[in-house]
Amino acid sequence: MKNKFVKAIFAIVLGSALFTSCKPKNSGDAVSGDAAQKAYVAPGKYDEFYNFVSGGFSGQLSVYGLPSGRLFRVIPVFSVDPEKGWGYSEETKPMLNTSNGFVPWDDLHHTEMSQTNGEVDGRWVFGNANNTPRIARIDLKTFKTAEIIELPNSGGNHSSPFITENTEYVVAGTRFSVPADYSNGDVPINTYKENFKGHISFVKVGKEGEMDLAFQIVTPGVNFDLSHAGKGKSHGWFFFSCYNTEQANTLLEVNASQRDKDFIMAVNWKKAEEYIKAGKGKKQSVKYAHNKWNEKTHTATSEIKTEVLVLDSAELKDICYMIPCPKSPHGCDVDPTGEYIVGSGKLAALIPVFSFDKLMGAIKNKQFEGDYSGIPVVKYEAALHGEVQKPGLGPLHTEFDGKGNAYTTFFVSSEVVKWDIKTLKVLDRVPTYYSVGHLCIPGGDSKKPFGKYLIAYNKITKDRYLPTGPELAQSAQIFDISGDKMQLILDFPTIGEPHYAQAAPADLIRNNGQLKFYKIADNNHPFVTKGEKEAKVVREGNKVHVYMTSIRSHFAPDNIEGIKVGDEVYFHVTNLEQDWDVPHGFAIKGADNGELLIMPGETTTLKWLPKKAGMYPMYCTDFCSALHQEMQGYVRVSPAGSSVPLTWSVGTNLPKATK
Ligand code: RUQ
Ligand code: CUA
Repeated sequence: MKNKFVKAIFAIVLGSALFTSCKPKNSGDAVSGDAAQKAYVAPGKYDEFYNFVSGGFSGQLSVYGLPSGRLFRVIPVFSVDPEKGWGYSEETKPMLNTSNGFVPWDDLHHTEMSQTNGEVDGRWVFGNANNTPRIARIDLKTFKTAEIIELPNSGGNHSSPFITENTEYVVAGTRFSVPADYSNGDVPINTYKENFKGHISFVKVGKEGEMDLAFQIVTPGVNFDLSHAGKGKSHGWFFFSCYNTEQANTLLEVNASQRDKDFIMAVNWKKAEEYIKAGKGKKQSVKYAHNKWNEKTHTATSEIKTEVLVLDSAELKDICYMIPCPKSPHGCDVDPTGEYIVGSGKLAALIPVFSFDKLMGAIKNKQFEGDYSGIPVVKYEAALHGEVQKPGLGPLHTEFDGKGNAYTTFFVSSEVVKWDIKTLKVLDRVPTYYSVGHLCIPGGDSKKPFGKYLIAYNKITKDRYLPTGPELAQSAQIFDISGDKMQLILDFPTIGEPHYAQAAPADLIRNNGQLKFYKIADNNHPFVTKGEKEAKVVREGNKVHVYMTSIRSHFAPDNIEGIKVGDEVYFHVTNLEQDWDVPHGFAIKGADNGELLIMPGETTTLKWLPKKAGMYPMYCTDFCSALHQEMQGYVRVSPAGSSVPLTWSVGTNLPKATK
């Protein structure tokens, strides 16, 4: 009977070319009377929570208010953003450097906030790059990406950037196992089983947030999908879901769906730390970029590092254990007490809930059913707390409300299901529109959830909004979960494809000492111009440095002559304003570049290669005052070899040049 059910789900999943879902009935009247009031935040009033939502294939992170769903900001992280000059200005280009050179795009799936004692603390939010494996740290004082570290030996950094309860580590597991960077990767693909390896990375986070790749653990070649840290009693452990334990290298939709159970890999990272201290890590030579933003110079630097310490999970028998988990698990979530570990098997007809205490007992008493490439496999029943029966189809992710309830999303049956963690009884279910992936409860993966709202992030919206051509929006839906029954109160479209999200009480972020402007006195940018009198233009061969200032409502200088075709011109624009929210922009005609958006007190550089002689207007792009439209100037470009002298001015006319 059970087997039939599994087969039926399997058929549904495989039968559709994509995971597509059926449309729930009555989608139109799903919102009841008082919903509007619950989501309404009056104009001028603040939201209760900040919501940090992954932008998926947009590579960015967006910031919304809850419960209003108002979009406050899109923070550029892994993708260039010409609107903010991210990846276009000379200062930000190093942030997108990797061992493959400059990479202008990535795929950000998960956001995770820093924690202290297992509670969100409002300092940083981390994001993962799924394509060219990296982790980014966004500083919530500036809402700016402050650091990006690349992960060697990885392909598809998906089970990341999950965090330990005091932000000791941000962790990453490779989605694609690949031959290690320190081995020969030029091997036949069908030697997967011998040559492909998994690596999970432990990135240490310092007091100021600075990241450092502390060590990696090499594992058999499987796909690591998601992970979460233990907390409370299970602090010191990390749990990773793995699929493709079949180790297939082609047509994974069939070939990686063979086994009834894959694994959740439990990692004793405190033990791994001991082994590192005891010198058991092997130094391997690799190449990865570590990029840091400097708040004093307003400039990023990129350093290529060449070494990593690797522990071998097959050699050191007591750091990794496999827990069988039905079937192709995706989400791997740990409840607020740290006792229960929920594995969401995409192709499973039930949800297994594992007990940390039982797992520890099983390991102690060696209740193993064998090993998987040298890693002990714990007996399923020995680690199992119990199973949620017939919860829905295609479980993906689970969050918690801190009141003993778990909420799991179901992609195929397109619903959120609430269940009791201890009794495993299903308590409530609501449809989502449609095909929900991740979900978020503020603090919902920490020790202290704020169980008032639940946001479902939907992959498909079909008929929910006005149509927009071949591509339709993804969306978020907010449910009030303060009562026994979940109540839909709002839905709104999102930027990119939302995957995971985090949310925190607004005051925690608002009162974290947010920066309002950069002090001009502290500006240590090598090309800063601290006052209009210092504005100048300096030629060094064919390089021309323009030391420019901006203040309401003019640039200095705003007339420049003597630039020649073949020059490399650098506009180093310092915004002299010392007030909150007075950025100036800078753009020049024909620049194959983005704009600059310069915060008060900041210096930012646009590189410009003029290609034709002529007159080039430049102007401020951000409406900064009543005379913003007057904030403009001209650059005269002469042919290569011209003898027009280099001159600049503001407020006076330049002496007439002879030619
Ligand atoms: S994923 S929809 Cu990339 Cu986190 Cu589950
Ligand atoms: Cu400065 Cu508009």
